[in-house]
Amino acid sequence: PTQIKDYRSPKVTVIGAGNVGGMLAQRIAKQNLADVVLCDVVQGKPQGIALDLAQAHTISNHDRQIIGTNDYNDTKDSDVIVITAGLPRKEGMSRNDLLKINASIIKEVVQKAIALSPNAILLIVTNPLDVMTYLAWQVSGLPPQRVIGMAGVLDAARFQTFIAMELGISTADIYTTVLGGHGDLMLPLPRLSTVNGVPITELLSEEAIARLVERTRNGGAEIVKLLQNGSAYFAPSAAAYVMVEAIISDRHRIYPAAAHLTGEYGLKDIFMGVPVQIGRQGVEKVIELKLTEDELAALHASAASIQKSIDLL
Ligand code: TXD
Repeated sequence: PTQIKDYRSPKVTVIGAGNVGGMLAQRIAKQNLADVVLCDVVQGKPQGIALDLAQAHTISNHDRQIIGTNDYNDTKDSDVIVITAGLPRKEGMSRNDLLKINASIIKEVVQKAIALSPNAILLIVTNPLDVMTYLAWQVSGLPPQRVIGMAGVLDAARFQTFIAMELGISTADIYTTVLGGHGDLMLPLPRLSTVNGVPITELLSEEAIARLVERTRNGGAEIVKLLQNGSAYFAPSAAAYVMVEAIISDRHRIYPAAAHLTGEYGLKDIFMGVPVQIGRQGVEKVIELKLTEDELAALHASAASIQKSIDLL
């Protein structure tokens, strides 16, 4: 018999069937990128979401498998494991307020998942992002290139969106660079952010740029405050999706992401947001931009605050 489907579909496990996890599963299946396993500690939740998603995809003609489970055995031999398990912020909380509780969740889920998928690439979404990515790397025992933290794509998109709103133009023509940790000290870089190649420093006043940079830094908190119950998930899941896609489809895309540094930017033994090249093997290259003295000092301040949290753990 001639088989229509005689190959093994790529398999992506999403741990944490919450807002970001559910939305990410939907995007992956809808794009026909991979089969998805949604795994959560709450009985019934991932199963219910998976059934709902499968029925949604029936309506829109997608045929990827979506499984909801509380059993890690179902995650076996995944190509990518995305960790979104953990608590989100409430109003007035900083990402660091989640440190201890999310650290214990990360330890548990990474150990269980990697034991069954030792060849997977690990993509971390849980906050505080840079610290959780470092912890996940340590617990997993994986080579550092196979552990990546998602935040920079989201932060860069926020900056991009605010610039587009200010200039009244399409976001499609805007490219932004955001470095550093996913926290108050993140470093949007106006000098390296452009509209079709023209730096925004030539298009916007200093006052406007400072205002947009500040809004980007507070981009997550602004949404937490508006929602009053939970944090952003449409843009975070969209950002996690493009990273999963870069890995599964081996696209060698360049994205800002939390990656292991071994001397780049004068920093070592830390995971922090920098531009990286991403493909099927994970982080293929860390890109070292030429920074001014002030930019480098700001990046080091961001690294110091991540290091402080790592030391706390
Ligand atoms: O840019 C970024 N990296 C981020 C990070 C952008 C947005 C959200 N960010 C963080 O992702 C957020 O601060 C949280 O730490 C995570 C997940 O956010 P989400 O909004 O999806 O939170 P939910 O809806 O509360 O979902 C979390 C799920 C929920 O279903 C829990 O039951 C589950 O995680 N959970 C667990 N699953 C498995 N195993 C354990 N131990 C566990 N504990 C909780």
